[in-house]
Amino acid sequence: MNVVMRHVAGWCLVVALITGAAASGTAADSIRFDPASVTVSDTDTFEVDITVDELTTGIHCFRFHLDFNRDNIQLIDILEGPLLPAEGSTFFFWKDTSGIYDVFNCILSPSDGAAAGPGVLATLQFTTGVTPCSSPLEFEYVILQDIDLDSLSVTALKGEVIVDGCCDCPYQADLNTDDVWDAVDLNLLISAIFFNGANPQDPSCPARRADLNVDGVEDAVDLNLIIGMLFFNGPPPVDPCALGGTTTPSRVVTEDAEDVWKERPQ
Ligand SMILES: [Ca+2]
Ligand SMILES: [Ca+2]
Repeated sequence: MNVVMRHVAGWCLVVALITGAAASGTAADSIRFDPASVTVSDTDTFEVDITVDELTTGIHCFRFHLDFNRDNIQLIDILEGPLLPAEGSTFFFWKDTSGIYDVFNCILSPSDGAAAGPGVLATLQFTTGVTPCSSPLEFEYVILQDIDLDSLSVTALKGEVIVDGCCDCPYQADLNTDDVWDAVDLNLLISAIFFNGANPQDPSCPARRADLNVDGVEDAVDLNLIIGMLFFNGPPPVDPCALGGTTTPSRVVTEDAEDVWKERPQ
């Protein structure tokens, strides 16, 4: 198969994979954001690398889609990393299509080149957004291909950007982060209070998720509050940002208890 046919076949495989299952696997090989967590000020421009660790099988091509909160951080540019160009000439591009950041790179010559890592695939250049605050960095999907254009198993790891001084509590009382307040959250809150269950604190939030009255402890008061909220039209949790930090527009708490019960305000 010549080089052109190889890459035509590669594109066909890429398209097939885009429309099929995600390529993330369970192997130790991973693709990740570096640094995984970056803290910036609300006027900073900053860079985050996309890297791979040492791979079991070298890669000839890669493609991934990015996902992050565009209101909180904005992408300026994506630069090609040195890993694939070290093996030969490459074809690199990225584009923003209908809100999807699509990044592609492939070794063109020599056609049998492959990079085993570790190394940098690409560098993301960001600035803070119109409502600068924390944002996850995630891969919507990832495809790494070996020299035969077979898809490699790879684990895609998440990253995050934290804007210093921002207050954002996206999951207060929503312990399972499904955007709904319901009995699942009640059970998780009971577990957090009485059985040492998980009770995360979101990166830019001054309170843990189960601390509904934001007094710094999780106890029977918080339990009573969530029971009241879920079953007796009680008030929603106290907004930690409204107590001192800057409340982000997306965190306005509705006063309609019926709506609160059905769906957490966005
Ligand atoms: Ca929930
Ligand atoms: Ca409390």
